[in-house]
Amino acid sequence: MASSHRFPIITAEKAASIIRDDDLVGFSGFTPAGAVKAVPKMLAVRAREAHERGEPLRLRVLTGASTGGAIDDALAEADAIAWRAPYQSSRPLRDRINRQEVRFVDLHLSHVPQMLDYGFLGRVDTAVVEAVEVTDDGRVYLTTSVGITPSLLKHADRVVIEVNRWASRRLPEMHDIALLRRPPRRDPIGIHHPLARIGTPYATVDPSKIVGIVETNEPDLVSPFAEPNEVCRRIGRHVAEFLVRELRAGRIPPEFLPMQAGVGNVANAVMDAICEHPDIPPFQMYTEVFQDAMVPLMERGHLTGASTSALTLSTEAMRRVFENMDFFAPRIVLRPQEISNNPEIVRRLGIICINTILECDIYGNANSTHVAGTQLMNGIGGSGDFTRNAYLSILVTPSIAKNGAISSVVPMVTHVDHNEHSVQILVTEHGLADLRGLGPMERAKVIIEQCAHPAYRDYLHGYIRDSRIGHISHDLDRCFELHRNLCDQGAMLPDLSIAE
Ligand code: 0RQ
Repeated sequence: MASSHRFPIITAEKAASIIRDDDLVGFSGFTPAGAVKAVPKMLAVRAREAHERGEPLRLRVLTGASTGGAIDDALAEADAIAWRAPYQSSRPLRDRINRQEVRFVDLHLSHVPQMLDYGFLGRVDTAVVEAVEVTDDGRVYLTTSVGITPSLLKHADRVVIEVNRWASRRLPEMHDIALLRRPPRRDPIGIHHPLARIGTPYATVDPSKIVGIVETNEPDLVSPFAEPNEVCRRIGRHVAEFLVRELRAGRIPPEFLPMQAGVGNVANAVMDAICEHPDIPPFQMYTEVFQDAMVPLMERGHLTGASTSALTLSTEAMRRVFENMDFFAPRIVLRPQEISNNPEIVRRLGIICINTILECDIYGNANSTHVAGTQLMNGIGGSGDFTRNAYLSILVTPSIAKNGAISSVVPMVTHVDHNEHSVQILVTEHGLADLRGLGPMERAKVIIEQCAHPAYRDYLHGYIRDSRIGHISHDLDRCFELHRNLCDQGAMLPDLSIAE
């Protein structure tokens, strides 16, 4: 890597000063991994000062997925975000979205680069991206994520690069960056194996667009995951035992299939349980987020390789990877989200996909995003890219939330992210519902008996009994009764008490 001598080193203040009210600003970052750290914090300061003077400064903010606190938390708290896409997981931002102070566009992550390419989201005024190095001829070597950064570099009018000295200079060994051609002249994506490479270790930018380089020296602030609780462990065991049955029945080949797992504590526990099962052979992942649990699994040889768009690792786990790059670099490929989440590849490789939801209904429709149909949690993220196209689509959730005031199995979901046509397997700590080949009323029976918390089963059976019969039985007066109770009385069945 030949470093750059041609671009001016500028302060975060100077970089922030080129951004104007209502600009569309693209930041690098897919989760806190590879998210820029200095410029957005200065933008938040500038926004506060502007607002005190009575001047507007609110931005349209685009990233790969969620971000670190320096972007979404800081900018939301300064009321500096007017519009946001495609995903978030920030409490202050979520509050403002739910108060309708910020317009949020919840997108499938694989779609975003093509939307940028065709201008569906407007022109990108400024991109601020994190790199380990940039060369005079415009090769940009990225850090711990790829996300939409190559597309931002291509389409933005102006570019600021945060060069982060904390990140390992060897990270580009993991990068495989390729932009797809426009339809109808798009070639098949030549990935026939999770670790296949089709691109370059760097993204490119027209050097004349680079305004300057801001120097940083900070880790990604990823919070470490909690040790899995018993509920998560039981969900994990149900998934592992199911996969072993599929393997024995010959519905999964002996060499296994690549896996994808969503983020969070439940997904981490499921990965642990799968790897601990003695009858599951070592396997590879084709996923979007590489999390803490996967580091020891790779070290122990359960996980022999992973394709991802981000290394979403706590500082401690990241250090472990940086200190042993000879081991990790050949086993991990970091890709743009258009490729890590691409339906063509998900289908071709036959990926087993495991994602977490908020609630499902008795017919198999699932809600990952909106509590009681109105309150956004995070967004659909990549879960739809994978669930819709998976070889086996598995959705997991604890059977109850908020100490039993909420049942995760309901008569009708209040928002649909994954519909019954895409969902094959539902899992809670009580059991697993295999919906393949079942008609709606058979689905309802197995979902209630296997997945619902026992305290909610009578209600759900009673709902079906009293419903209007059709291909699918429903009572349109009562289908949201549980949610109405929750909103009005704070619990879905206010008289129910569930012992811990
Ligand atoms: O609330 O935070 O107040 O404690 O939801 O729930 O059980 O801790 O699970 O952290 O895995 O999050 C679906 C939100 C689950 C997440 C969701 C409450 C519960 C708790 C969190 P507290 P848990 P998780 C890859 C794929 C969509 C995007 C996706 C998600 C909080 O997994 O955003 O899959 N998925 N991306 O108490 C009301 C219910 C509830 C409920 C749980 N039915 N009603 N509240 N909670 N069920 C990632 C990317 O795309 C980058």
